[in-house]
Amino acid sequence: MKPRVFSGMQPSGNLHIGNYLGALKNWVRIQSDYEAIFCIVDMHAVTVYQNPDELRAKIRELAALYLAAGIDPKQSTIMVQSAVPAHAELCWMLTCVTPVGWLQRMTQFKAKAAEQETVGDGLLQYPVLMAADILLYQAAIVPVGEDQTQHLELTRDIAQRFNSLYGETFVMPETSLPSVGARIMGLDDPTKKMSKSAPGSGHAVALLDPPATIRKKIMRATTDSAPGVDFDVLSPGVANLLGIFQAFSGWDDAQMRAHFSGMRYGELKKQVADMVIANLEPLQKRYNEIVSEKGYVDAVLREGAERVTPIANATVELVKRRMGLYTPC
Ligand code: ATP
Ligand code: LTN
Repeated sequence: MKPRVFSGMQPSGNLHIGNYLGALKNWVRIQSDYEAIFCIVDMHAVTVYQNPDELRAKIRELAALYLAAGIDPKQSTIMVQSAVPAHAELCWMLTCVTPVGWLQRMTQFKAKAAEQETVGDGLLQYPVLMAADILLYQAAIVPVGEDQTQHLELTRDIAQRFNSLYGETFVMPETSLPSVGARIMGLDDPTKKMSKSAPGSGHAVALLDPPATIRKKIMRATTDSAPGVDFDVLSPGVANLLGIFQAFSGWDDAQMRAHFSGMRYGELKKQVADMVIANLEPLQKRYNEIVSEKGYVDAVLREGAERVTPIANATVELVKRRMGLYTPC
């Protein structure tokens, strides 16, 4: 049997090249080596307010983007978190073994809480729900971008604590980061991670941006005042542009140095824009085909939920038995 992989994204905001290079591209690459489950984590999205109609549409848009990027629904499972109630059930059980101090220390919680007037309990519980997503399927590997490594450490801590309290139950999941592209920075401010929820039209390249918009955003990206690329002193903005190119092209470090050393920033940006556009155009074409096929995305999601529900329910059943919760004889 192949080892299991699980990962997910929130159906909030517009998917950008950071999400693609940090996670989605990796998912496509490894899907044939594993039994893969790719989730649309809508219950994570509602930890901050979402407009209900927009959320409904975003769930399907995200599923179509998974498919357009190359997730093969015959090989891998695409499913929506809220369609499988076991995610919420296991989350509660894990909540009961998680010290609140562990959650208050999470950097994502601290950053997101600082943006809110009143902080919902869901925002604090966010990483426990993420742990439930992963542990429910006894996933061995979790491919994510670098910003999720702390949440994955917490997942392992929660699993360990549960195992030591109630006996060996959960597999310890490993984090899988891409070698290039694990942390793409904002084009307008390369000291901040490119993020779906960040404001500003020059911040992120969305996967569905038209080519002219992609080019405009990249040509306006923040660099520095040096005349051209010097690999010995790369400013964050230039390093970010080179990282984007390298992640899309798959070039090694020697190829990057040989090609870009001394290049003026205007030319660098032009070549980065060409590379991004050439990679996103086929994805966008497939996306348009997928959404024009009425009912297709919903059928994929329905089948995905059906496929994983027995696995998820079996884990909840096991956890109930371990904890002494009621299970009918
Ligand atoms: P938000 O800003 O709303 O929190 P996000 O852009 O961080 O959203 P998520 O849905 O939280 O997006 O993340 C989906 C996946 O994309 C995760 O695996 C995450 O690690 C990865 N990811 C997000 N931003 C980046 C980035 N800038 N570079 C590389 N990977 C990223
Ligand atoms: N918190 C993750 C999304 C997420 C996830 C998961 C990723 C929710 N559950 C399980 C991997 C495995 C994020 O990217 N913001």
